[in-house]
Amino acid sequence: MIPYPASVHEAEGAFVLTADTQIRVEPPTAPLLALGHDLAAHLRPATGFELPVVTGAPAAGQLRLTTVGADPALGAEGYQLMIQPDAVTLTAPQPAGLHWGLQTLRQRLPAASAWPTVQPGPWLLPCCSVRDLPRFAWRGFMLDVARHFFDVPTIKRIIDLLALHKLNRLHLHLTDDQGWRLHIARWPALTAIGGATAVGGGPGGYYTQADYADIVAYAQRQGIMVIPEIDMPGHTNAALAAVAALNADGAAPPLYTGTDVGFSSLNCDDEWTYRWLADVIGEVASLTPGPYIHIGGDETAATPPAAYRRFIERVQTLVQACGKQMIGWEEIAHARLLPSTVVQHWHSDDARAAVQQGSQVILSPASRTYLDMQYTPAAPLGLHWAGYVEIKDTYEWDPATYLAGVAEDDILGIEAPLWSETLTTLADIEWMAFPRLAALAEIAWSPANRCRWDDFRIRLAAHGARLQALGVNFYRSPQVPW
Ligand code: TNX
Repeated sequence: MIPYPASVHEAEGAFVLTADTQIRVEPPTAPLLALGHDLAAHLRPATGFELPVVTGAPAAGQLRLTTVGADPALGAEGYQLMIQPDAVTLTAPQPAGLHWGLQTLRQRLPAASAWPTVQPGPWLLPCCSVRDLPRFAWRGFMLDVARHFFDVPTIKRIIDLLALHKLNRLHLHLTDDQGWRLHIARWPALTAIGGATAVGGGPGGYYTQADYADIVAYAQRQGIMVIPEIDMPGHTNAALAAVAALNADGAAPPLYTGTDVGFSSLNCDDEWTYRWLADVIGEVASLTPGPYIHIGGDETAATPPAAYRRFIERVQTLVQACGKQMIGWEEIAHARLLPSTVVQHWHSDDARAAVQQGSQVILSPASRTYLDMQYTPAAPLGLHWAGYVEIKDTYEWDPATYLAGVAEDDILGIEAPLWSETLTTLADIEWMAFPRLAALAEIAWSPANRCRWDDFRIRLAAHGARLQALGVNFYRSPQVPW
């Protein structure tokens, strides 16, 4: 099981999934019925069993999902799972907890249960009693869809894999120098022009607002919140190329297909910039049910420092006026922040200044969590400015002691970013994300004292068979006894 639950008591015997097994939900509300049907849909292909979802009186041989009698101390995401020879009972106060418990249940079955075609079985669930809830509220993955664009089916596939690992945040890096990937109705040129290419000069692409809503809803059904990032004031060449009036001299630069950073900037001293931003942030906020808007704020070598600070403070007010909390990369800690603003650490110690201002922090240390770093010098994909990042590097660190002056209570959670300068396909994404994302998921979810590399690498080896069954193109690291 990855991430390993907070508490597991193994017991004798097993529940056997058969052609007669039913899934019973109580009470029969829409979210619980949907979870029951999700479970059946996961298990039907390999078992060949119907696994009907029922709502009547309890009977022997059922998989039961219920919120009745759940311990409220399990919170928004916790659950209890009892596997006994005559029934499996999953209990949680909230549907989200049931959803995470279902992932544990899936992982308790043999890996063969994850294949898309009928397999021989038998389908044993070894008896146990699990009580589980996450260490961190924020367990994230970021995908850069700006350097290269990835379509909606690719994003949905990634969402499915995030859910399996109990990750609950999908941060989409929607804009950068090379592309603007979300349609803005007031400024259609942003995507018509700014979305038309990518790193290396490919055709680019963008999400319509309907596409984005589809992604948000699909993620929400799997307990995952989407966080949109519109990077500013740097990383804005695509916007500057699309909207000439954003440029101080009124002249749009050409589109950019290279990989340099730090050369573009919005004009922070022009009121027109803020009127345009109010339109953009307003539309993104209204499309996004979650409470956060990420405004980037990183690598602004082309923006004078004092102008940068004024800019961040104005944008913070704009985001707040839209009813959202701002998130920014750690450089925003140079400005005056509201306590509700969240700061994302990546490589400096700016996060400490953010904590001193009352902000919470998301930890994404590049040398541990950057999934775009090469595994080894021989790895065909990725960069290495933060070093080579093998699975053990992603696994073996404790967020609570990682940054001086940033304690466990200051940490909202952890997130693994995947920048896409060198990635063009779903297979590339999977190979870079897995299995490092499984390592990150465990340190985000499991209690620190359960996270032991020697134990994890053995469980990861078994998990590899499940990833293979799901068709994931993962890196067979020599650190793991596959
Ligand atoms: C730094 S991390 C960046 C990105 C690059 C990435 C490549 C951060 C906030 N900015 O613009 O894509 O390195 O690893």
